[in-house]
Amino acid sequence: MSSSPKTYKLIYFNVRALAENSRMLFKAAGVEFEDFRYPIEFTEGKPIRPEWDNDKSKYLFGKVPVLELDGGKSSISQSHAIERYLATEFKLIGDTHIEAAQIDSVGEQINDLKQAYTKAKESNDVKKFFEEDLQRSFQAFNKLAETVGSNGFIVGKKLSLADIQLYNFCQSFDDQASVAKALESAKALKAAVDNVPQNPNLKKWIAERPKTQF
Ligand SMILES: N[C@@H](CCC(=O)N[C@@H](CS)C(=O)NCC(=O)O)C(=O)O
Repeated sequence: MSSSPKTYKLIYFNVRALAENSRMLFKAAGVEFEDFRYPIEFTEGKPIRPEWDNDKSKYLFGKVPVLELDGGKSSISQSHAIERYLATEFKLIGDTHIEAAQIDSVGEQINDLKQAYTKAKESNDVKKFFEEDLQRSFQAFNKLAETVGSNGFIVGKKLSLADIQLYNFCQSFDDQASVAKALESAKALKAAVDNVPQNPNLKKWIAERPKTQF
């Protein structure tokens, strides 16, 4: 096993979106990192980001987030690869390989839900998304929490990447009332989601992080 990097630089835009799970993993673990944010503004819904346009070709896939390790000696692209790497490095991915895979399954299901939400918005079917897709998946997450989690954690007995992903996923919707409704009958899931901002390091981060639109 190689030793842990000495420095981390997480590169993204000045929004939460695809970098916030990783930022929260750093914070939960109490590990220092450079939180590099390209400026971004929106004019008539179109992103304006001249610094990014200038630098974009430097990055492997021309996209961020990117995690640079030890001053750029190594770098990792793709938000989920970064999240899994950090969660493994910081031991926030369960205690067994089975728990790690169950945690992974939560992230994959969230991806499916994000795709379903994008489609629902395109076809003006958001109500159906909240009342059917989200309800159904929340019931499944709840069952997972009841069977393999413990009070306040979706998988295992301690905070994991999956808790952080679920928290940020719930937060990502403008329609918080519909999310709250879907959580009402999913008590074990709700306990895990509500527990995330109670973690002292995460509570501090949520209070002090840059206030951004999404
Ligand atoms: N699947 C990639 C998607 C990355 C992605 O689309 N990043 C966007 C920002 S959210 C980006 O870099 N856009 C800049 C561009 O395309 O010029 C991930 O999860 O990291």
